Amino acid sequence: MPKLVTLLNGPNLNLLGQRQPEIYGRETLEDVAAKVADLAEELGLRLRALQSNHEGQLVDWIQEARGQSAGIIINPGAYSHSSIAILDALNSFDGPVLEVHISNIHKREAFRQHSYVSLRADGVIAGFGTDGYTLALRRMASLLVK
Ligand code: CA2
Repeated sequence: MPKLVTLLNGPNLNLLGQRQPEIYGRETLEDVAAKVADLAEELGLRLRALQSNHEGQLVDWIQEARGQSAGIIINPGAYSHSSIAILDALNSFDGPVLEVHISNIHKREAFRQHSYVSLRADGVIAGFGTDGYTLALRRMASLLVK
């Protein structure tokens, strides 16, 4: 049975491709999820892709991933910069956690330059556009075969 990777996207990422293409690109979240799922199959993995605008829902999915999922790729959106609850949930997960930001948060407002999730993440990708998700999956695959 291929190992499961959970891909979580946080608030407002459901709007991907519909607004602010100069920052977030033109692909929709569905396009991205399909691309990552195809790559997962190629790499011998399975993908569960989920998006929520609600912090508690993201916490619930991280808890569900315990015992089900080998790794988590997460773009926590704006919760990156505020959510100790998501950090605590990720700290209870044993496998690799990779954090993705479509934009380069270090080139943006000061409040975006700190991420609570980065305190747990085994790797962080920022500023690679939506390619960051497939890059994160490739890294996840190499972490999971070790
Ligand atoms: O760069 C990223 O991926 C972010 O996690 C995106 C978050 C932002 O709050 C973080 O600081 C950085 C915002 C997601 C908003 O996504 C939209 C996409 C298209 C249109 C409007 C919002």
